[in-house]
Amino acid sequence: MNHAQARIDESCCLLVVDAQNGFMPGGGLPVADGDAIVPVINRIAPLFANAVITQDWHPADHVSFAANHAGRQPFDTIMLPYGEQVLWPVHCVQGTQDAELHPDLQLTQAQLIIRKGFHREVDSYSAFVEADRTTTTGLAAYLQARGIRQLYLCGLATDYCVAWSALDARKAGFSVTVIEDACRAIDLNGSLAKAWADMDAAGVQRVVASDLLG
Ligand code: VGL
Ligand code: ZN
Repeated sequence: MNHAQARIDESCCLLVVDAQNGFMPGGGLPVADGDAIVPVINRIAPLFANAVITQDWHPADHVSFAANHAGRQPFDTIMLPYGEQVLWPVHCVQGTQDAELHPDLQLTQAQLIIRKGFHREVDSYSAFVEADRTTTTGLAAYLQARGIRQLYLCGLATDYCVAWSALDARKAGFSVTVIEDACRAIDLNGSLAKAWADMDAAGVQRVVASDLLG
């Protein structure tokens, strides 16, 4: 049943999540095979008149970094006022090479780069709402103001920033499709299976790039 897969038109927007050096092999928080998404994104991007890019954009003293918590290691979890927080290796610090987009990405048509995770005390996996589940990035209002109704998501990581963005996009009323082979996962303690289960339950569609290319 693929007719939900309407043709890509002006009501559609490609959302490229955190395709940054920090999540590529050699980066601060490397995702296995993360750079394999770049040629896939470059093949599908020309189908979209509308594209938005996100950038994880942390201050060096960010609360999500294990290095900022004495005695803690990367991938430990702690409780913060808004709930459980995974502690990550230092990644995507504002203004560093690690935070730059992968240099081979061809997304010159992208109209907006939205940065997230810049509040020291709050993480933001989602491109829409920060981890306190209250502070908005403004992205939903931007997309609505531009008449966007359907989002196609790709990027890193499937089970964190892509999944949280997809779920929040559904909550904001968008039709959401994840382009599976244009994503890679961290997969920490079953996070990838949980992310797909949550996305399926929320009505997120799943395709591969060749479905769009025809
Ligand atoms: C991400 C963990 C921490 C992501 C960002 O882009 O999925 N994951 N910061
Ligand atoms: Zn981050």
